[in-house]
Amino acid sequence: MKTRAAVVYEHNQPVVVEELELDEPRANEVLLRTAASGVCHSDLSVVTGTIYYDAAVALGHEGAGVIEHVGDSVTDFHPGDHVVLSFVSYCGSCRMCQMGRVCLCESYNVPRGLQLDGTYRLHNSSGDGILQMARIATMSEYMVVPQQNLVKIGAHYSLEKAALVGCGVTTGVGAVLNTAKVEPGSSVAVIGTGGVGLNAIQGAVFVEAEPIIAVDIAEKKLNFAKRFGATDVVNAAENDPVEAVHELTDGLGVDYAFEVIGNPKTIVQAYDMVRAAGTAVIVGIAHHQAEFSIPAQQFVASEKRLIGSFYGSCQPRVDMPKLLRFYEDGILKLDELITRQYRLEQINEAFAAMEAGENARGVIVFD
Ligand code: PAD
Ligand code: ZN
Ligand code: ZN
Repeated sequence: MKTRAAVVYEHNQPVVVEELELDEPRANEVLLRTAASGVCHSDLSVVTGTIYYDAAVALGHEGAGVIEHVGDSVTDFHPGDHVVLSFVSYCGSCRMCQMGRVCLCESYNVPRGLQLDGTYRLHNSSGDGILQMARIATMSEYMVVPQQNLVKIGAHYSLEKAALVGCGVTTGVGAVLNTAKVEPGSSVAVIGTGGVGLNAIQGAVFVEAEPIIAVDIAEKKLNFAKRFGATDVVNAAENDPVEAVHELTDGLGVDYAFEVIGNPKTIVQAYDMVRAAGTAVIVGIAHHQAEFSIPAQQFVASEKRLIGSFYGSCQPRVDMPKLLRFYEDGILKLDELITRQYRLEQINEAFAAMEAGENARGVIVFD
């Protein structure tokens, strides 16, 4: 069948929206009609090559949709089911899955962007295979994905709102609750208050952290941050954020700092703004060849902790329905995250808005 999708052929060039051929789902795979796809900075990072795919790739990893039909051996999902897409495939039985760390599943040694059997489902008009970002490619009208990447949700949820739970919400809230396990009343700083960082702020609000200090270089983002619960804001374009955070915490530094940009400089800032024995959590995904350095002796003497957080250390089928219930109960903001809707054809416009710091989250909606 045919599907229109957003494809990256060359780094730092406009994304091409084109019609592709989509194969039927094979065993353990599902065909979905996409309802919505959030525009996450990780998508832009595929365009720039910060997150590296070695061939043409269809974008999108934050989405929700409805199942059209299922391949052989799929028993848990049925046509008509509403689902959020997980951007990791996990087996459930390897060592990391058994430890409950499903986002770190060790089972699938398939090259990035191919289905679990090592083949393509998308092909362009020249007959070339097109990779799927995160094996899903939510910026496509239809998707064939492994059933391991699906999270069933109630049909009463807006799929546009649910799409955001597929990455930004789960990653940001999960970094606070699952990865760092921030204790109630802790002091928290969040550097980078875009679509993911705003959700780290929501996580900090859940654990009644105080202060919750938002750091960004865009005034508009700092205004969003206040709306999401930041108690203090620091414009890093005007002030040194490390000094500002120390000033706001009586010279101590914060208990937890979250870096949600993916920049070695701000990663070191996160480390520098935590108190002795505090924790810096790195959520932002830096260029695949980037490195950062911290003073080795002081690292030991300060007993600081520095940890990565991938997908909010979540368990998609447990955490995503829970986050949607929080939304239903009025304690998680999703409506306020969506600043602008786009058509698939406007994807380059959506990325330009992201680079200009205009949106909390932009969302591509499909018919
Ligand atoms: P975004 O573009 O919506 O937000 C990034 C924010 O950082 C913007 O508000 C910028 O203004 C701000 N910013 C940029 N430079 C600076 C600076 N020097 N100092 C302060 N603020 C700055 O992106 P996003 O929220 O979609 O994604 C943020 C990062 O998180 C990005 O690296 C993305 O790839 C990563 C990510 N990680 C995971 C994961 O599993 N760890 C999942 C999803 C996204
Ligand atoms: Zn993302
Ligand atoms: Zn596994």
